Amino acid sequence: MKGLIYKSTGSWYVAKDEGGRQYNARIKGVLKISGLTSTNPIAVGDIVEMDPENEVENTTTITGIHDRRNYVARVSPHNKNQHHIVASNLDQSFLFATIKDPKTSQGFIDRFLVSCESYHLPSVIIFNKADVYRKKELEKFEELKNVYETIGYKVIPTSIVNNHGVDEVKDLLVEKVTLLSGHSGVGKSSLINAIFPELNLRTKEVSNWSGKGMHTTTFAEMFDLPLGGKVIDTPGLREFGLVDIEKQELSHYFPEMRQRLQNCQFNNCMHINEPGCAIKDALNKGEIAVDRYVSYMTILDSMDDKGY
Ligand SMILES: Nc1nc2c(ncn2[C@@H]2O[C@H](COP(=O)(O)OP(=O)(O)OP(=O)(O)O)[C@@H](O)[C@H]2O)c(=O)[nH]1
Ligand SMILES: [Mg+2]
Ligand SMILES: [Zn+2]
Repeated sequence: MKGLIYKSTGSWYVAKDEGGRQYNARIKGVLKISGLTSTNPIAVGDIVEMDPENEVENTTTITGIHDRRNYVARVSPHNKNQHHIVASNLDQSFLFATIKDPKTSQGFIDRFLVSCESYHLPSVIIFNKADVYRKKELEKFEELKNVYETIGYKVIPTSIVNNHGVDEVKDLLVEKVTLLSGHSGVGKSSLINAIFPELNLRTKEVSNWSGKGMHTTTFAEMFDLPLGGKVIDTPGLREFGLVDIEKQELSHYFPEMRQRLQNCQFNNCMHINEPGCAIKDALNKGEIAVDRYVSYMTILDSMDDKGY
């Protein structure tokens, strides 16, 4: 029978069959998966074939995996040379960013967006904790909002404290499979709770947020939404190591570069200091944001030592 993976804790998986019945599933023997060297053979969102093991205890054996429509992978936090599949079969990703408590760097935002672009996954940027932004943070927010909206991303400021932007996020979740990502403590689980209190996700107490410490969400887990659709809550990321991307194609994953590439004089232009470069041209005219170009160069550099 067919199963959908909702959670993975290492050796055991939580899966549901098509009728919504929940099982504890595990892999027995070797599961053949083409192509990928990943630390996790099966990820949240995967569709698997499973055989009942014990009807009473609701255990099953995973015997195969269906082709993934798409997936998001990153460098394994434990082994630089391996991929970790974050989730699969997604419709969109929400990147949670915060300008304060904690601060999300633009480099982190851009790496994540590049990754989603490379998997052709639409992303929305959610700036949470808008209630704590004062003048300085509001200016930064306006600046970032302008940068990312100009290149086509939806940007939503939210706050669970005054319920700001919550309905807008809710509307976007309906009937979609959405991956939530961002640093630990940005409020991923809290915002989902604010929208769907019945899910009751584990979050850090408001008064407990110290800016450091342990992740509150410890495993990626998918939840069925009361209005249809699913969200995948994930543990906070410290960094996002890119995989599957070649230097030559990097600019394709910056939308503002992608639309100008064909105007570069050389079709193998890396947009560093080649003559007739349409990207450098646009940068000099202020049509491409300097910080975005800096992110491009930084990622390009990091690809040299292959630990990207
Ligand atoms: N002021 C303010 N605090 C918020 C807001 N959203 C979340 N928080 C607080 O931020 C802290 C972290 O929230 P979580 O939802 O646990 O964060 P998370 O992103 O799920 O973190 P991990 O599970 O560790 O990845 C909690 O103390 C929340 O109460 C917000 O809009 N405004
Ligand atoms: Mg969480
Ligand atoms: Zn160029």
